Amino acid sequence: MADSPLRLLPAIAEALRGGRPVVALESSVLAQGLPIPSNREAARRMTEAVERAGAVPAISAVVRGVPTFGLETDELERFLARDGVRKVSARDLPAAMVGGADGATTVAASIALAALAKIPVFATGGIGGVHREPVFDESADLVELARSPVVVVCSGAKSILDLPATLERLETLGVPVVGYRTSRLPGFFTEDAGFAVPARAESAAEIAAYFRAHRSLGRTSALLVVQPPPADAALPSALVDAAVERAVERARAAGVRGAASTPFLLGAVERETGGRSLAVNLALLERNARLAGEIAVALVAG
Ligand code: PSU
Ligand code: MN
Repeated sequence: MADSPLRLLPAIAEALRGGRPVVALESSVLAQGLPIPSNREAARRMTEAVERAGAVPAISAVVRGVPTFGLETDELERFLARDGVRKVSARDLPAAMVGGADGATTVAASIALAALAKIPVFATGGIGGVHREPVFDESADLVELARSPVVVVCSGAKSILDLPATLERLETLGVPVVGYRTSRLPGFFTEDAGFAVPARAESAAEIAAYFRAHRSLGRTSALLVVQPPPADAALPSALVDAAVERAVERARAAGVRGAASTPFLLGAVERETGGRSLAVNLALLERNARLAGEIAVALVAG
């Protein structure tokens, strides 16, 4: 990739060259989505889960202006300390590059870079989507899902969002949604958000088959895989619904808009649930990373 602006850590570049499984991970969840020190725990649990599945983890970020997969130890420390680390969505990539900034990439920016690096699998907690009234924001994750040929493993869209509107938008954009061992859309913090998903798979191999079929048609969108948070960590819907309603009301009162919406709402829900949402968030990030690793292995096995 002589003319590519991407920097890949040697282990990741080697794995890709050798046709071995690699899983891309985002960094916005570390620098904006989770509080210190839980973000450190999340980074560790996600990367170890990918490794346990037999794949190589590749955290994406813009490091002093350079779009990167795989962070050196001191770089990861800067992102975990979040000093001057900005949130970088797809539209923010060129400004972060030219400005030489440290940028933590959202799902949108991370999958755009993963497609460029030809890393076919990506894991996160929850994707962004259409926000609930009166928060005025719609995540760029949706349009990047429509044009990045990557398997994206998540626990649905974050419960702070308008979930039916988000599912509708995914349908409009032609993004296949597959439930892993479920026929229901998970609610991020909850196991079932109350909506059916259009397809279901029982194994990583089956998901790999879905993705191959999708790609065989020349389709260039993502395949969105949703799996619920672990049952022992998931929160009751009534608790989450009430917490989200209060969080949205706080966002309205504070006049929060745009890119600040998601971090604000996640923080507000954490306070409203007395920190219980944090434990679920960590558990599902690890579980999604593990499944992504298994899918990457299955894709390579062909
Ligand atoms: N999932 C989480 N926590 C997060 C996010 C996702 O569990 O913090 C981040 C992701 O990076 C996602 C972003 O892409 O929030 C969405 O932000 P926005 O709605 O501004 O696009
Ligand atoms: Mn936005």
